[in-house]
Amino acid sequence: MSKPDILLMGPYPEWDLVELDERYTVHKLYEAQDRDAFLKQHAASIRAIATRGELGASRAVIEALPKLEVIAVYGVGYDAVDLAACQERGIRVTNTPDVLTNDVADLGIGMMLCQSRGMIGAERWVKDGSWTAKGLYPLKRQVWGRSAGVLGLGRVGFEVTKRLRGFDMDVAYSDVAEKPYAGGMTYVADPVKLAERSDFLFVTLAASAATRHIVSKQVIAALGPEGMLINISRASNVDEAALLDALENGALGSAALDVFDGEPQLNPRFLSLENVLVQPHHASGTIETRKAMGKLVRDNLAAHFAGIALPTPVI
Ligand code: 8YV
Repeated sequence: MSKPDILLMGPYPEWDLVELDERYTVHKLYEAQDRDAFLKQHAASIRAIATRGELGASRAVIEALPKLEVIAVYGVGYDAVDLAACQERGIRVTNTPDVLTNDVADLGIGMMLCQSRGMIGAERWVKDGSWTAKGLYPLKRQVWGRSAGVLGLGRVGFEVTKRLRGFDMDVAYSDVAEKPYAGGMTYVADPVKLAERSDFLFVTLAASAATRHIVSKQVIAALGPEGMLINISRASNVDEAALLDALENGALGSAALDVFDGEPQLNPRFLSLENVLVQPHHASGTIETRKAMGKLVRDNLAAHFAGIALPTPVI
């Protein structure tokens, strides 16, 4: 039997490519000089897309592929997949929830500690000889015992709150409704009110049209000159222009960001700011988790082509 044809939207690790090549004829869109011509050339055979969270699949790509049956996202976020276009044609969509939750929460906590304690600057202080030449490194801000807000108590948000409680922090959360599994944690419906009571505000929401810029100019102002914003979700959840203004004029103390509008090209204003810690969208970027994500993508594709229930369907 011939192997089904799949379209790969962006690079996967070598260990996944080897496995995919065994079962499928893989067409790498990201290596094509002319994407439109490449899609046209393979349109009659492609039955699946394997993509990544930040790359998704646009309506244009979906419509260019008349034989498309399934889109497997290597990532939990499927906001970049045009779900309406998929629904119109009965195209299935899968993602990789659960397997990456703990790593994403870990990176959020790591960024909070790193930025609050000034660890990047402190390392520079040692390596550039400042420790010898100038003496003690400037004092930074405490983390343990302070207050934290978590915007979005989904899988990642919940794991963040578990870790924050380990630092004896006063933790509250905001979501569209109170969550039964919150275990009595303080619920604050209004994100502005949540920011007002928080020293650290974590953004852990699944992105959608409804959450676009939910971290607004008002939320940022409420977090204030001593506050820190930590985003491990999607850039679209934050009004990035308002964030940059606030970081530049001191209305917001600091930020730790794993995601950016237009990434990997980020607004150059971020690069000259001392009060922002930037990371290259790698919250799920450990070998263990990426292997589990790749396996789940393959398991979903295999289930689809075997005509059995998809392990982790979105639609
Ligand atoms: C990326 C992510 O998919 O899970 C998500 O939604 O954005 C990430 O895990 C990952 O960087 C691979 O591209």
